[in-house]
Amino acid sequence: MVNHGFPIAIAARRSGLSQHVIRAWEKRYGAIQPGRSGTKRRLYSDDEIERLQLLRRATQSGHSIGNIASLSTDDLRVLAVTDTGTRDSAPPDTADSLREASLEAIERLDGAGLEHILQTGLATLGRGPLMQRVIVPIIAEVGDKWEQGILRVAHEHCATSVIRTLLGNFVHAHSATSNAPVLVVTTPPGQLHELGALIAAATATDRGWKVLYLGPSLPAEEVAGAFAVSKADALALSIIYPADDPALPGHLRSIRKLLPNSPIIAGGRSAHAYSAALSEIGATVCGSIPEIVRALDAVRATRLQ
Ligand code: B12
Repeated sequence: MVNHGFPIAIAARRSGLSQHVIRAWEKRYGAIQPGRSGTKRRLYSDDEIERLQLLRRATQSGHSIGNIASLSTDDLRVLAVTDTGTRDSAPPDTADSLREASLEAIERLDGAGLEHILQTGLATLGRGPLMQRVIVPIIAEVGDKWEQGILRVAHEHCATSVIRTLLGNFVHAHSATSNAPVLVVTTPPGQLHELGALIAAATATDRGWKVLYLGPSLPAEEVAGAFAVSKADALALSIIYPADDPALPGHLRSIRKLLPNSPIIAGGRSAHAYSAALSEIGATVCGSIPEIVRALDAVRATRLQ
């Protein structure tokens, strides 16, 4: 008998994703197209389950689902190999156990415990891998579990406050060299989530940039003013929520008008929703920490020319 596919419960068990996430990735991002049974239930082939496994692996490595959902399965396989090749030399299970321990601490609302685990991770893995392999995946998982009703808003606030302080310290405790390139980091008006901006800021300090972190929701005139005072080389904008603000393209155009020639890099889970406006203003969009590094290095290279 021909097997037309497996039900979602099996796809979830084999891919390590929750049924809710599998449905959300299909509906919101078109990441997979399962078949349907005669009674309209979703059916997943072995190939689709492999695709789900690859998507899970890529998101755990720090890629945002919005950025990778449309990649072919072959491209996702390449991404998995590239990510493995660029990882740090720490034992493969270190980041996994740090993630698990962090999530357990969050479930217990144990902010001090979470901080201790992340500090241990910092010493073992270093900043970049800690952000990419522990912090970004746990933020995504807390968000998913919150959406599913498994974790409460209090859990999310507990996690955010510890992570926000840790990332903020990465940025502020850093002293760049006097000729370091300068990056202004903020979010456009109405974008109140700031962890993505802090991740971009911390990544930039790690690459030797001097960072002026201005917190979330800054009007275009203020961005331009800060840019001029700090003699900045580039602007970084994080776009996370909402994904459907009709005023946001206008804010982006205003920023470009005031900064006609400056490089702008953007990212965040909802950046793809504003891709037309971002491409109109010539912004480079990044979906993962390695992409942020590449974009910053590219700006730095043109500055040196
Ligand atoms: C923390 C958090 C909050 C905190 C924010 C605190 C703070 N100071 O930032 C609080 C509690 C305030 C909050 C509030 C809300 N939130 Co909230 N929140 C989150 C959570 C858990 C993390 C968000 C985050 O910062 N992610 C940032 C990074 C880590 O992820 P990323 O976007 O994939 O970014 C990657 C790349 O894109 C890149 N990148 C990111 N930014 C940038 C910038 C640059 C320049 C570059 C180069 C790269 C780059 O770096 C990352 C590395 O891989 C998410 C869950 C999630 N999965 O994101 C929900 C989430 C974003 N929130 C959500 C919602 C619904 C809300 C509320 C509406 C809830 C409510 N009912 O009140 C409010 C809205 C508040 C508002 N008015 O905007 C939803 C949005 C759903 C949607 N439709 O888009 C999410 C997805 C949760 C969920 N799964 O449902 N939230």
